[in-house]
Amino acid sequence: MSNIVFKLGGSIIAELPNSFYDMLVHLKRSGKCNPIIVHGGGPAINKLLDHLKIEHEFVKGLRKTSKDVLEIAEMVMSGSINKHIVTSIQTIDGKAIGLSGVDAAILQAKPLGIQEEIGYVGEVENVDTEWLHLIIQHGAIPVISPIGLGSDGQHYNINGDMAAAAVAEAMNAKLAFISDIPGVKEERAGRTIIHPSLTKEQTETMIKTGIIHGGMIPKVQSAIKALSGGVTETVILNGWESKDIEAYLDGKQAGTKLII
Ligand code: X2W
Repeated sequence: MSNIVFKLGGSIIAELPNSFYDMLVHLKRSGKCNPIIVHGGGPAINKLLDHLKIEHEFVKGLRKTSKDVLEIAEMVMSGSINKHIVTSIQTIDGKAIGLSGVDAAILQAKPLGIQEEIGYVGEVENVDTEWLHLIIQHGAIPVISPIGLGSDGQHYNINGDMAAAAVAEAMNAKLAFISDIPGVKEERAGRTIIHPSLTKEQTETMIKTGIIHGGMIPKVQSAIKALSGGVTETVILNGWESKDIEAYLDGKQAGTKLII
């Protein structure tokens, strides 16, 4: 049975309808494919840092992660967000096991940049898939928070999209970025069209001309990056439209596929 990694960004998690979780549980039960969730949590981390008056900033799209910021990022993502997703799956009679990359050293990480510049931000060096396979075989959906473990025991804050791409690659999975829009949109002659597929070059042009803008930029870039990293297929799908996700899994057109 094929694996599919669903990346849930922090901005959609709180809004995802129950139909999304219903669809996940149905996918698993029907034997159509094995869902694996990798989530982020950026907005919730920002909120708690602000509340605690801890200064924070992003350097080239990555959160500068001091010891204090790491503690909060881990608390929020491996704690409340991870358990919110696990609970949402279990309240509709699915089985989910929440883990962070630290558990069973699933996400083995190393520092991504220079400590003084970016702090404890990591990149995935290796994904230990053994426990993910066991969880899947036992009928549960793994829900992974993107905190990684260094060989020296240090924890690292990993960008959620990067963690999802690493897990998808290691699990030979498709990768779907779950968003709150139906795909990459463009206005043409007063009509809104959704691009069924886009190449790397097309997305680069569309970013330059402003057709792809705002939060869609990092999403598209992560999808393309995942392809360069060896993931065979990435797609941007709407979490509000379970039928789109099911259509995609049936090989029909839905969302925007990114191809290299
Ligand atoms: C991210 C991890 C969360 C994340 C952060 O601290 O915000 C780094 O930037 P979204 O909601 O998917 O953006 N880590 C290193 O990626 O959340």
